[in-house]
Amino acid sequence: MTASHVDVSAVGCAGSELQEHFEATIARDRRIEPRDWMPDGYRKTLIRQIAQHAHSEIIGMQPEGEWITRAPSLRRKAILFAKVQDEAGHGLYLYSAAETLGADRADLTNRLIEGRQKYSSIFNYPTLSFADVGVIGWFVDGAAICNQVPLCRSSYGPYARAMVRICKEESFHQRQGYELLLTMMRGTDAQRAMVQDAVNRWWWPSLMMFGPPDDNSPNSAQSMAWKIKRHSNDELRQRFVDMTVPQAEKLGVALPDPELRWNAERGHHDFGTPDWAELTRVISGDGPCNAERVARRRAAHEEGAWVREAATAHAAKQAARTQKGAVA
Ligand code: FAQ
Repeated sequence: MTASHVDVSAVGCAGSELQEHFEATIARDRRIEPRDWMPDGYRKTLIRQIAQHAHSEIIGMQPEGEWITRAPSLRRKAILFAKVQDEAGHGLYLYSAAETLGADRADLTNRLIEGRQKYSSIFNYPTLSFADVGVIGWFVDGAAICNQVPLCRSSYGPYARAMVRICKEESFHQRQGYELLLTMMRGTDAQRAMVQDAVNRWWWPSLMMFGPPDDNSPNSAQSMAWKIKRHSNDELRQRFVDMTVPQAEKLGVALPDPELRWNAERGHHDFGTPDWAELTRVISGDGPCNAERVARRRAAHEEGAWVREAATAHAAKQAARTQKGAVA
């Protein structure tokens, strides 16, 4: 039993006092740490969100990873390699954060490969050209930054601290994507057309990354009351649109939304409605690449069994050696 699973009756402290302490900590904008008592719902919500987030980083390596062998130069290959490796690191920090809540990493992986736990809808779309690599950096990492910078102030300490480093790296990823696109836009007509085509395909799925609209987001109210989420799905989506429109103008591409225009009264851009039926379909496993993504993750896990066995055997050997040394 970890400190965070304290049995209230065993410590002789009234459950309501623990609850009050938890609520006061949240109200004062202080962090909840793994050793602290927390309501079961808070723990479950965090494990759900952090696990989905970790799975997204790991599955998110696939769409861009497919282009490592086909990158057009050694420089682009090295950049892409490093970027995809960063995403693996993000997944690992996040699985570690989930473990501080008592989750078991092997169990989380099984839930992913058995289709029992979600990952971001965005990674179920195909990468058809090298321009997609640039657009993923610009849009997907850009959306990730909008969504994740506020998570650096999330009420759960290990999650918030993991997000600080992740956001620094995502910012770098976004710039590399935008720089790649600027280079392509200075190239040939065919390259410019590739960029525009990629923008057309990724725009709406990127808006869907922020989740369903607020009036259909069952988890938002409680997650915001617990200060796990700091802003609603629609607020962050709006922030992303406002941030991206001037970048698109500078790049010289058109965003594929006839309803997109500046609204001086609101001080924000108005924009069209994403196809929410499509988001529901993709989330429930019926997107263009869901089956392929999960099958590939499952195969990688199975092919890696020998590495896990070897590492476990090595750790046991080391522990036995240390114990023997201590006795001698
Ligand atoms: N895709 O009530 P809400 C990245 C689910 S990382 C799939 O609004 P919530 C880095 C939701 O889980 C991208 N499922 O839920 C990178 C819930 O399902 P459940 C991942 C979605 O949690 C870049 C149900 O719908 N980022 O990009 C989606 O309050 C490039 C109802 O929704 C994160 O995970 C979706 N788009 O808000 C890597 C950030 N939207 O569990 C590689 C952390 C909603 O009740 C390359 N997560 N759902 O069955 C969050 O901020 C939140 O969890 C939201 C959803 C905003 C995603």
